[in-house]
Amino acid sequence: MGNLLSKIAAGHKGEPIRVCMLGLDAAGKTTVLQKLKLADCTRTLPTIGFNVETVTPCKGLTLTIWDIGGQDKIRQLWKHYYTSTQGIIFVVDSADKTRFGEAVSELNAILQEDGMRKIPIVVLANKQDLPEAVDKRDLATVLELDKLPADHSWHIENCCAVKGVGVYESMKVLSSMIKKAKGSSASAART
Ligand SMILES: Nc1nc2c(ncn2[C@@H]2O[C@H](COP(=O)(O)OP(=O)(O)OP(=O)(O)O)[C@@H](O)[C@H]2O)c(=O)[nH]1
Ligand SMILES: [Mg+2]
Repeated sequence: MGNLLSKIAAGHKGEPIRVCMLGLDAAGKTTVLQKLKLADCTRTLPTIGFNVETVTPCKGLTLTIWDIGGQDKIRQLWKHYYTSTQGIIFVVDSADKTRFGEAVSELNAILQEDGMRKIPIVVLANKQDLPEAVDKRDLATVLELDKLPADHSWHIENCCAVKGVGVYESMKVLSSMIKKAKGSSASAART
């Protein structure tokens, strides 16, 4: 029964998983979304507001992804999209070390919001094609992911959104983490 509940809650039986994709401006969020849509992603415009798409990165997995603009002035609106979010994709420009501090504080602000504290998160260490890009292990340290509470599941993936590297794999991982989280909360509710 718990297994069935977790499958329904995590996007099986035709119900898409609701995911918020966040990160600083120019991190590559819209490029990731375009890649998942199998659309041309060579040119994007800064997102003013949001894009939302329902995508099926692999058979049996459907996600509704809210790609929200990352410009400074838009970030205060992020929280209005959090309701019913089951998973977070946080995209970082791994080559832009000058903005790592800003990325850390935005990530912390997201994870401190009510309702977001235990939401599974995938960090995309994007722009790995650039020579100055920092590897996922170093980025995990910068973002202090290992300091998240033990019951907060996270995963970090090296990614090159323009080429699609790391994008599909991470969606599968996110979906498994969401299923697992839902499974544990369903069994906790029964005890
Ligand atoms: N070299 C390289 N450039 C990338 C990659 N992913 C995205 N970009 C480029 O980074 C720029 C910003 O990408 P967007 O996808 O528009 O960034 P965004 O996070 O949606 O930005 P906002 O909408 O402003 O929040 C674009 O010029 C992309 O082509 C990547 O993997 N490698
Ligand atoms: Mg965008």
